[in-house]
Amino acid sequence: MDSTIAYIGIGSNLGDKLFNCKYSIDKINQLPGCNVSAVSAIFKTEPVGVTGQPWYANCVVELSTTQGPSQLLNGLLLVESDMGRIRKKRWEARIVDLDILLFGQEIIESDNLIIPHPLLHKRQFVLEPLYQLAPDLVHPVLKSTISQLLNKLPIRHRQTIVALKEER
Ligand code: A4P
Ligand code: MG
Repeated sequence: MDSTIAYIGIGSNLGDKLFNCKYSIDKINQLPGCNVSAVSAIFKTEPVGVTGQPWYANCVVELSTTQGPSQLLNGLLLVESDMGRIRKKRWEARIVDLDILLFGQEIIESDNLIIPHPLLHKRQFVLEPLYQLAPDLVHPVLKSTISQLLNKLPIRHRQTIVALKEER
């Protein structure tokens, strides 16, 4: 069966954030037809777009999947709810957030799924870990590589982010 390379952005700012990131990676790897092929460093990042929230742990994983994008989204939503995420309002602090950043070169704009993730190119906490895995990958809409997007990131979108060095 054909497989697609997808990139998932992982974020956590509640509870044991490093554990939550790593645990979610194991769970993603166990989703049907999904195989995690690379994992970025975990970064400690300043919250973006919200004030008064704890810092985040963020990372990105590369996976190869035989599933379609909607099936993959459903799998990720299941991992989030299994890990105890309860949604009340948008952008609230969360145990784990799993976003599909890229799905091959597909461009999708449906009611419940937008790919590439619409904020990918504005977020250092996404671009830095993604750069570790795929610097030369071309954004299918913007037609720039991840390396170019990171270099072009305006000062106003820069934030404090630190790669954590530890055994995983
Ligand atoms: N959805 C649409 N497109 C996608 C996609 N590509 N991947 C829909 C995943 N989901 C997608 O998501 C709501 C719905 O979006 C999903 O049910 C799906 O149908 P959600 O996770 O409940 O909502 P959210 O995460 O609160 O909002 P949103 O817009 O996804 O926010 P983001 O983009 O996740 O941003 N600062 C730092 N430092 N690190 C962070 O990780 N994250 C956010 C939230 C804000 N600030 C941050 C961080
Ligand atoms: Mg989200």
